[in-house]
Amino acid sequence: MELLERLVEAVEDGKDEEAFALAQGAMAVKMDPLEVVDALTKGIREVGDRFERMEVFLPEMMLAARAMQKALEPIAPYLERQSEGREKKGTVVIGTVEGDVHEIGKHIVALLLEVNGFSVYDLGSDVNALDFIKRAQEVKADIIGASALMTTTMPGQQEIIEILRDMGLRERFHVIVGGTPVTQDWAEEIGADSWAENAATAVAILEEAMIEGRGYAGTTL
Ligand code: B12
Repeated sequence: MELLERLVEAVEDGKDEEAFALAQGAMAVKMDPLEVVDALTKGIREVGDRFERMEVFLPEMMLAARAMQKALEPIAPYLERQSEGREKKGTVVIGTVEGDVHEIGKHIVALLLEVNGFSVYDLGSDVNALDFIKRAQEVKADIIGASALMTTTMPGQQEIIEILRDMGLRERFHVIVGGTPVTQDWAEEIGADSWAENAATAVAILEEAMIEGRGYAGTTL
């Protein structure tokens, strides 16, 4: 079996030490870190599908998540190394919305934004809507990124936008939303500025947004 297949299988089976070692091996043979992350993402989503079909249960999903996080450890420095000497493109405050503990995808988005020259403040998971805004004001962020992995927590993204409107701050920040159940339609419905399906697309969209000047630096508010 190929190295990448073995790595994905180790993550799906929740074997964290094996996943770590295989990910190290993948970096040692100079596999593209983004391709590896992509394959791991498909693998862990497969575990989610099995969970939904009740073929596996919460403990298995937890082990797979731990193995995925372990596998990302040796990969992250290879992503990070590309960022040296890059000029800062903008400041992003990112987190997973209140009531939602899923943070692997948000972590990858944060990592990739950093690699590509953004300053990133990662607030973690289960973040209250107002806390996103307070932090964004404190660090003079250009962008607020909100992740939601469950249909039940998606309204947390809407809440951030509503509070920004109520505070008269809506124009000050570019709000980008993401997470598996989140779609372009949802982003439009709640009045977000953008939606991205994955981390690489998020980088491209936000680079474009910064060029267009939407964000803290581009506003007189
Ligand atoms: C791993 C996992 C967990 C782990 C999370 C560990 C952690 N620290 O993050 C654990 C085991 C803790 C967990 C718990 C639960 N989970 Co869970 N979990 C998953 C699983 C299998 C994978 C999620 C993941 O990490 N994907 C890998 C990453 C790389 O992908 P991603 O998150 O989608 O991120 C990418 C994009 O979406 C995007 N993106 C993500 N965030 C953002 C943000 C921005 C700003 C942008 C632009 C883009 C972006 O870019 C990322 C990189 O490409 C999913 C299945 C799935 N299909 O998503 C279920 C899933 C999300 N979980 C689910 C459920 C039900 C639960 C629990 C309620 C289970 C329970 N009975 O307790 C709890 C929830 C607890 C809570 N209150 O949050 C359901 C949700 C169903 C729903 N209601 O919508 C899913 C879909 C599984 C299923 N099919 O039933 N879970």
